Formats: sequence, C-alpha cells, structure tokens
Amino acid sequence: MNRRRGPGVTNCASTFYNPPVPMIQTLRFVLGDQLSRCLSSLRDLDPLRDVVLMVEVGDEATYVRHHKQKIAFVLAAMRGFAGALEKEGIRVDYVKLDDPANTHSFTGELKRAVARHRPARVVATEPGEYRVLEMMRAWADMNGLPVEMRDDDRFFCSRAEFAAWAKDRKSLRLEFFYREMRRKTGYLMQGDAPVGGAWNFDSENRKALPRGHRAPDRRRPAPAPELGAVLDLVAARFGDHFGDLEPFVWATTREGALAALREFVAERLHLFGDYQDAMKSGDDFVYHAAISPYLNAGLLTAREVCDAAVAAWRDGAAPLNAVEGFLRQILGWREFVRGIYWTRMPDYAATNHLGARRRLPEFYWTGATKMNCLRETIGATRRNAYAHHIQRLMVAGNFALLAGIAPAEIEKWYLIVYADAYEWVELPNVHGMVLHADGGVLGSKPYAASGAYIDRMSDYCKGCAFDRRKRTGEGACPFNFLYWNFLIENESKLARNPRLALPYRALAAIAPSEREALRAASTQFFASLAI
Ligand code: FAD
Ligand code: DLZ
Ligand code: SF4
Repeated sequence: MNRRRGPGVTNCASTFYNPPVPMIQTLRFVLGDQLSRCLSSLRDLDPLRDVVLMVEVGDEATYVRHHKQKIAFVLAAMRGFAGALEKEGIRVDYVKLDDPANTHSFTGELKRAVARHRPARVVATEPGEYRVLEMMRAWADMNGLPVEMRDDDRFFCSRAEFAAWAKDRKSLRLEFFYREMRRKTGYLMQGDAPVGGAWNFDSENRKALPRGHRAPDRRRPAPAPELGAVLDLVAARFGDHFGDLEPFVWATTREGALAALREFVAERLHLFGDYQDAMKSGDDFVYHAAISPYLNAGLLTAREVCDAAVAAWRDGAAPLNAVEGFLRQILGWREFVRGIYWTRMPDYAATNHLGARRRLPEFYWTGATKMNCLRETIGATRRNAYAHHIQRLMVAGNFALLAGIAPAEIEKWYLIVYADAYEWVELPNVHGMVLHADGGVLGSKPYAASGAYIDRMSDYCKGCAFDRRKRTGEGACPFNFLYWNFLIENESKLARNPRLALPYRALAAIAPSEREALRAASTQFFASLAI
C-alpha cells in the first residue's frame, strides 16, 4: 500500500503537512460512448479517493469491423475526455490500445485494474448495448467486490419510464410517445397545447432542393492534439477495415462538438424542416446537423441540443416547422427507439417477420454499382462514416427491404459503417423502421418505395444508367421492379395492412403478364448480383 507518512513523522513536520493518501475508494469505469462529465457514474466522484478507468480494447473495434473513422473518433474522443478529467485534477487510469499488457476486453481490463488499485467498489453506468450489459452482469461479483451499475440518465426518458408507458398499449407509436415527451419537457408547449396549434409540421417538411440550391458547406473541425497519433494507430491496426480514414471529418472534443452544434444552429437549422427529406449528389450533409456521433458518444447532451434549437426559435432565428421537426428527431425518435430496444431485447433482434434471407450484395462495401442513388449513399458512407437519414432509410435501407436482405446481414453493415452506430439506436432503426422485421412493433408499415420517390427527392436519377420511368425491360430502374416484386412476395403478410391499401390496389390493377415480367426482372437481377 502506497501511504505517505503523516505529520510529525518527517523532520520537516513543522513546515509541511502531508495528509495520508487514502486507499482507492471507488474505481469508476467509463466506456467509450459515455464521455459526458454529467455521467451518473462520475457524479459523486471524489478526486482524492477515486480513480476513473478508461480502456481502449481491440474487442470493441473488431466484434464487428467498424469503419476506420468510427474507431478513430471513439479513441480520440476517449483520450480527449481523459485529458479533460485530468485537467480537473481527477486521476484517470487510461489503458491504451498498444499497451503490451492489454487483454483487449472490458472484463480483462477491469480485472487488471482491480488488481492494480484494490478499490473498495466499482461504479459503472449501464452500457448502450445488450451485448455489453451481459458482460457487465458477470462482473456483479468480481472477486467479492461490489459493482454498482447506475442508470444512464442522459436521456429524457428512463428505461423504466418507457416500459411503464409501453406496458398496456396494443401498439407503440412514435406520435403518442413524442407528445408525452413534449408535455414532460415543456418544449414548444403553451400550457397543455403545442405551440403553433399542431404537434407536427411534416406536411411542410417534404420539399426537394430547388435546382441550383446548395446548402452551406459544413466546416471541417480543427483536429485535436491527440488525433494524429490515433489516426496512425488506426491506420496501422485497422487499415483493412471499411471506409476512408482521411480526410477525417469529425470533432473529437466537447469544445469541437459544441462548435459544430453552434454552426448547425446558426447556418442550417432554419431550413432543416423544409429539406429534411432532400438528397443531392455531392452534398453529403445537406441541412442535417451531423451531430449524432457527438450525442451518442456523450460529447453533447440531448438536452443542450434541444435547448439550443428551441432558443433559436424563440430568438426568431429558425421557424417552428424547422425546430419542431428537429426536436421530433431527438426528443421523439431517439428516445423512442431506445425505449423499444431495451424493452424488447434480446428477442427483438431474432425476429424476421418477412422471412428475408438474401445475402448482402458486395456493392454495399465497394460502392461499385450502376445505381447512382446507392453509389452516392455508399460513397458518402465510405468518405465520412455518415449518411443522412433519408439516404439511410430510403436508399440503402429501401434497397435492402425490397431485395429481401437477411436482417442480420444488413444490421451488421449499419453497425459497422456509421460513426454514430451503437446497437441501441442502430438495431430498431434497421430491424424495425427499415425492414419491418419486427412485424410492426416500431412502425405500422415498411417504408417501401419505388424509384419515383428517389427521383422526387433527389437529383440522383438524372445521373443514373437506369431509367427511373421504366418498370421492366432494358434499363429499367431496379427500385421499380423490386418494389412490385416485394409487394407480390409479401402479399400474404402485408396486403391487409390498411396503410398499404393504396399500393395493393395499384398492384391489383397490374396485368398478370406484367406481374410475371416484374418477377422475372427481379429474379434475373438477384442472379446478376449473386445474392
Ligand atoms: P439530423 O437529421 O440532423 O437529426 C438530428 C438528431 O436526431 C440526430 O443527430 C439523431 O440524434 C436524432 N435522430 C434523428 N433520427 C433518428 C432516428 N430515426 N433514431 C434515432 N435518433 C434519430 N442514428 C444513430 O444515431 N445511430 C445509428 O446507428 C442510426 N442508424 C440508422 C439506421 C437507419 C436504417 C436509419 C433509417 C436511421 C438510423 N439512424 C441512426 C437515425 C438517423 O439516420 C441518424 O441519427 C441521423 O442520420 C444522424 O445524422 P444527423 O446528426 O445529421 O441527424
Ligand atoms: C466503438 C468503440 C470502440 C471502437 N472502441 C472502444 C474502446 O476501445 N473502448 C471503449 O470503452 N469503448 C469503445 N467503443 C465503444 C463501445 O463499443 C461502447 O461503449 C459499447 O458498445 C457500449 O455501448
Ligand atoms: Fe436509383 Fe433508379 Fe434513380 Fe437510378 S434510376 S438513381 S437506380 S432510383
């Protein structure tokens, strides 16, 4: 035990008082997506008696082979956060990836740290993934040491609160949950009523970008001091993972994340609502905030982001349709998908309502496809470890739905390729919103769409080898024949869904010979992709 001697023991006792350095009381284990100073496990931290443990482990970078920028983002943000704690006088035991003694697992590193510090207890905040929760449950009795697991209260809605809300409901719908959250937080409320007289301004929010219109360029954040070494480390160890490492496009510090939020609020929020569904060649961010990696890793809190948006509306800097639309994403969707994840796991991931079985086409990794919309989306994903919501939902996701890609295959892709992807948020979006693999737990219908939707909301079809007006025959847009093929293949499961009445009526009007042609075009297409 490393105790310094107290007063009266040394010969300079009259001039200096060296207080005894106490035993380590609490070891506080902070994960790579828990980089918030307000984290529950850091709340009662005593700098004199506690140590914060942070560990870079190979297992977290390779349990799925994450995009290189995602790994670099997490590691650089962890190093930056550890540095900020140390500046506050907090003792951080930080294990680097290239430490020769590193066991490369959370459990192994916690065991080693317990042996190093011999703390009286371990405190952690519950993790964001079921996989890690299972791991942590096994720590409950680590060498007889108490391990306290605290709620992650960085969300507006706790897991228990969501479970209570969901308990006796026949169906879980975002709209009703979101209204509860508006009432609870008071955001955009006037007494019991929504400001502006409506909960939702979606009908104003479906515009395509006017020809020649360009959103303001998103500025690339200044690199933090630790970034260079992290980029070298990632290039050396994970160079064969998906995606470009440089140019690296993310901030990795709280200051950088706050600057990105300020830039969004000042320059793009006012048109977020109008163009939230728009896509444009060569514009990877359009009017989106590009803050999800920061929110999910903890560099920004959901509350401060919502506060900033509402303040912009109050100041007259952004209109209601923009601010309500933005709030709905964070206060609504983000909390809603988390609630579904934690109330439904682990069974949720295993469902496959539509019986989708095909393999993921190779072009999801290479981007080598003649379908321009997919080439643009996958290209942006490779460049930035980011694609905006409509690219994820209506291009990459829509194709996977229409082509019947097996849920596990496409879910793994999403978890790998996006810097903001953690299973609590990725899985419900892919499994529920995109694939309808949960049979309607998260949404009442799949978002299936033909090439007409993509053409309406983007300029992609103009630069495409396929003809979005053709349903079959030479050069027909694959989204067209796959769309009808999807409706035919899933008729027994979907035709009675009232929200799909219109497309099924349209299908009924298609002549049997044309139906055959749509089926044949799809079969041939799948064969050409070998899936
Ligand atoms: P903006 O469009 O500017 O929205 C602002 C914020 O709202 C986002 O930062 C995010 O925190 C939140 N948000 C918006 N939509 C959703 C949503 N559907 N679910 C949860 N939060 C939302 N988001 C992730 O954070 N991680 C994921 O792994 C992820 N995977 C997705 C997979 C698919 C198939 C789909 C359709 C959506 C996915 N999303 C995911 C949701 C959404 O696409 C991203 O949050 C968004 O694109 C992030 O970019 P942004 O910060 O520019 O968002
Ligand atoms: C994503 C990620 C990566 C790549 N590396 C680490 C790491 O080395 N150490 C760490 O604490 N966290 C990392 N993470 C984030 C974790 O995967 C995430 O905290 C868990 O999945 C729980 O959500
Ligand atoms: Fe995509 Fe079809 Fe348009 Fe080509 S024509 S960009 S494949 S929707």
